[in-house]
Amino acid sequence: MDGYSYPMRFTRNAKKGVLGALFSVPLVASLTSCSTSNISGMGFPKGASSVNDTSLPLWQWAWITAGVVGVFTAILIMYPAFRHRRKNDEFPKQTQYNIPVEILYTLIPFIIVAVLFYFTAKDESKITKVTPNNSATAVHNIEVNAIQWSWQFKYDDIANSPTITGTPAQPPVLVVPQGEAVKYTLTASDVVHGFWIPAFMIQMQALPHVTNHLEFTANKIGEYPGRCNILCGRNHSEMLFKVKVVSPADYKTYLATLSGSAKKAA
Ligand SMILES: [Cu+2]
Repeated sequence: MDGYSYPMRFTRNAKKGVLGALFSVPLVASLTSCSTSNISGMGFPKGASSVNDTSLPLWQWAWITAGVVGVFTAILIMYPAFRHRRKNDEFPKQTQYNIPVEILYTLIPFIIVAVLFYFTAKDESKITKVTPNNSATAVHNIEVNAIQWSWQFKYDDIANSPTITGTPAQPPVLVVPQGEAVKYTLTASDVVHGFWIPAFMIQMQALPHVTNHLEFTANKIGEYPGRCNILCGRNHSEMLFKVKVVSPADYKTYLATLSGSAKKAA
């Protein structure tokens, strides 16, 4: 360590690093102020549900952040690896124990994690917000019960709603109105299951002895696959269901058919 002056030669590169960071921060900040609507959904459809509107930008920005951090880290690794290749047999100058640099590389990841945590927590509380039971805002109510190995749906919009029970051979269909909020009451009869509609970027556990609530609006008419995303037993992979988004008028017709069949059965 003789002849090793502190602060060491690394400061020249550190200066460049700080300059780079100073330039990249406003760049990222200016990017965040622009819309993500032109960016690819990266595997997720845009606007399929009210949840997508919140979680898609979070998903996209998490990837962009990972990209920026990844490229920056790759440069930090590659640059010294190529720039400071072995030139002769002389033992190179050792540059460990640089307190400012150590503080910096502890602080920067902490800031990255804190920023990601802030946006995730903010969006998560928005996504999991449900309309209270006594609220004046009208929402549809559907009860979802998970069983080994299928789903049961009950539409609380109609009195004496029949319980629709699916089987692995006949997956049930969850019919929901387009553009109208639906509040789901999630329960399970036996073990832990997960109510998951991949296209809507939403999932919540269906637990025995616990009632969970979830509320969202499906925006586009169509059919979407539903899954159980918690390994719940032998036939877990067959716990499928289908979400059918229909117009509010068709939803009313569907409910009328259900209450008609319930009356007939009674
Ligand atoms: Cu399951």
